Amino acid sequence: MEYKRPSSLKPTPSGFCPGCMHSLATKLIADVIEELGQQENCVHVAPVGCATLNLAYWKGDIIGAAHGRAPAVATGFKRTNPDRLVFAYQGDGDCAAIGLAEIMGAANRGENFTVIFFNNQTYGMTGGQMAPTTLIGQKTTTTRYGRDPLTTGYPLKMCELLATLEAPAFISRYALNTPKGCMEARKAIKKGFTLQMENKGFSFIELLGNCPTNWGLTPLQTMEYMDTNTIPYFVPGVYKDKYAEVK
Ligand SMILES: Cc1ncc(C[n+]2csc(CCOP(=O)(O)OP(=O)(O)O)c2C)c(N)n1
Ligand code: SF4
Ligand SMILES: [Mg+2]
Repeated sequence: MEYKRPSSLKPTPSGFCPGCMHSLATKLIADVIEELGQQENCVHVAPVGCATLNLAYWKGDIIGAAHGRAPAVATGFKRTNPDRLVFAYQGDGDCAAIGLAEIMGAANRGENFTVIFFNNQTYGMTGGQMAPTTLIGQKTTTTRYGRDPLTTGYPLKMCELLATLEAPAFISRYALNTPKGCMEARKAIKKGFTLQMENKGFSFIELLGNCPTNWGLTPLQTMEYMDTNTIPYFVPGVYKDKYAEVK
């Protein structure tokens, strides 16, 4: 298949480190927006973290939110602009640590927007500190000997947590280390956006990704690491789907 740059992305070099799956996730989101013809209508609510490095080449409307507050900003914007397609693209430090209250609140209210959650099990941008999603035993700059649950608790499973709530329409998780995972993620992003355009409520799509720079691995090694370590703990799948008929 011939590679084409989605029309939502400017022909500007990516600022991501080589092999970073943020770049892949951005491409999948932009692809779906193009397929749905939403380039002019979509609004990207940006958090802090490496997720924001895609803003240099994102063409559509963007709103910047303070650390963790993207779901609160998206709530206000979507409620006052119900016809716009609104999504937040958040990292795990952003969404599952400082922004935990905001994501739980928005999901529990069933706000009509989409959160795409990039889980690379670390605070990438700030130098590889422990995130709430860091795996047990994983070495980071703040867990030198590996994460110890006795002092730092257990990795938060966001899909499983959010799936306990009544309101959300669609909650699912995919791993970006295989073409199959990417294609399934793309379908899920399309479904989340379609549900939103049909006023069916809140969707949360988790993308398991990497951080070659802070994991200290080559891009290829990160793909293997994900198979061995990440995927067995953060099991991909659909955790809630009120509208199985919507593809
Ligand atoms: C209020 C506030 N505290 C701390 C920071 C510093 N900060 C910037 S990015 C970041 C963590 C981002 O981690 P994550 O969301 O996992 O994104 P990643 O870079 O891994 O994709 C932090 C703590 C900030 N920008 N604002
Ligand atoms: S620091 Fe990590 S998450 Fe950030 S761009 Fe580099 S590889 Fe990606
Ligand atoms: Mg992260």
